[in-house]
Amino acid sequence: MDSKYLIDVEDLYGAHNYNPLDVVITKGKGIWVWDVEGNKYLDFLSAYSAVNHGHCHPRVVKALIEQAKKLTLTSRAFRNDQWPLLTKEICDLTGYEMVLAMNSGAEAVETAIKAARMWGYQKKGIPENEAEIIVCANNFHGRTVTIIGFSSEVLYRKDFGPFTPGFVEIPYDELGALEEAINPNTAAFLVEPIQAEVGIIIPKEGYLRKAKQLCKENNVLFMADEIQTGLGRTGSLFACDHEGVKPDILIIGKSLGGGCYAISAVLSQREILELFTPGTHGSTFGANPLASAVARAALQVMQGEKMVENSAEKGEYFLDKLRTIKSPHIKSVRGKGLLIGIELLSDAGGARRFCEALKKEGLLCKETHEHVIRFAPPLIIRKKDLDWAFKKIKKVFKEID
Ligand code: IF1
Repeated sequence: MDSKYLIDVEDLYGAHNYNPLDVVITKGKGIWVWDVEGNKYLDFLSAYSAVNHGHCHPRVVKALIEQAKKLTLTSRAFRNDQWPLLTKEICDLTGYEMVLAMNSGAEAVETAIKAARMWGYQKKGIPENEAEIIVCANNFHGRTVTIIGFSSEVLYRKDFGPFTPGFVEIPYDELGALEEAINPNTAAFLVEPIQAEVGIIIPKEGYLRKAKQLCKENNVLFMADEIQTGLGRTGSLFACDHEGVKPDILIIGKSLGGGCYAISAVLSQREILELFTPGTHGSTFGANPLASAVARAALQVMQGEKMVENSAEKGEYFLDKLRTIKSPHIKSVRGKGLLIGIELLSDAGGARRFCEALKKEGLLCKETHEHVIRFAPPLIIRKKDLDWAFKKIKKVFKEID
């Protein structure tokens, strides 16, 4: 079956909630993917950081297959033998005391919101139904109705209201705004350590540290959405680690499933997560044995293959190389670890055409918003593959002059 047929079928029967590049992928191995015509591409997006381990990592796939043959789902009405081991391994790795598993990132953010509100009422003493959560302009935390209710993007919100109240928006990277927004009803501050979706926006040095400090002084929980930035993407285990910040609530997802399975989690200390009692929260698939076994393997591979260190080292190497590209279209090149964005000037004709051109060269990446080309290769990538990618990127910038 050729690409054209599959694209036509998808466009006829599948909802049009995406506008993908027309490459129909049928196989993936490590950093490479192949389309149905047999063309080979370097995956420079990694499913938005969910495929940090590379495609079909043999050890993750082995865990998936072995567990799939043994036990896949019990629901939480019964216990299984994989989830306990994952809870301990996550806590040993991160220093948190408790963990709650869900499936998608958005569900984990919803869970964190529930945890913060519960803590606000039960521990902080906020009057019933008056808890506020401070969020940042241009955030991206997922697609549920509650979450899009505090999005700044019209496209994500329009025609989906009415929305959940209780969220207060402030500008990102402005401590004064945070200080002003905090009041006795504030339960939590929810923030992405780097705003990826809006164009790899890296806050000023010290922002996260001082924001955490402000939260602490005012008895407000600091909640970090590390669904995309966590587990090595930015060159440290968590992006908050760059500033020595330990969030009160940490949200992870994507790469926790090793690119093979959907699993997300909320990490915190006992005094917060223990507020969930039987019946207050849950999910049919949450903490299932298949997800747990895959996540255990994913975390082992991440550590065994030094993916975090590789991200730091290769990220710095690649960022330096990208900065040598001379092009009248480039406004700035920025990144941390292997989360990198090239922002184009507004008259460059948009990032999409650069992504289309890179695709023709065998490099798959995705624009974010209109003017930023995002690069996020798997964290296992080697120097020689980055050199290959760099040549292609340089060529494209030369040709689109
Ligand atoms: C889409 C973006 C990336 C996330 C952060 C929560 C979630 C995400 C920081 C929700 C998800 C994805 C979802 C995907 C596109 C993508 C994305 F461009 F939209 F912003 F990665 F950069 N917090 N991000 O990045 O996690 O429920 O999807 O598992 O919605 O099209 P999810």
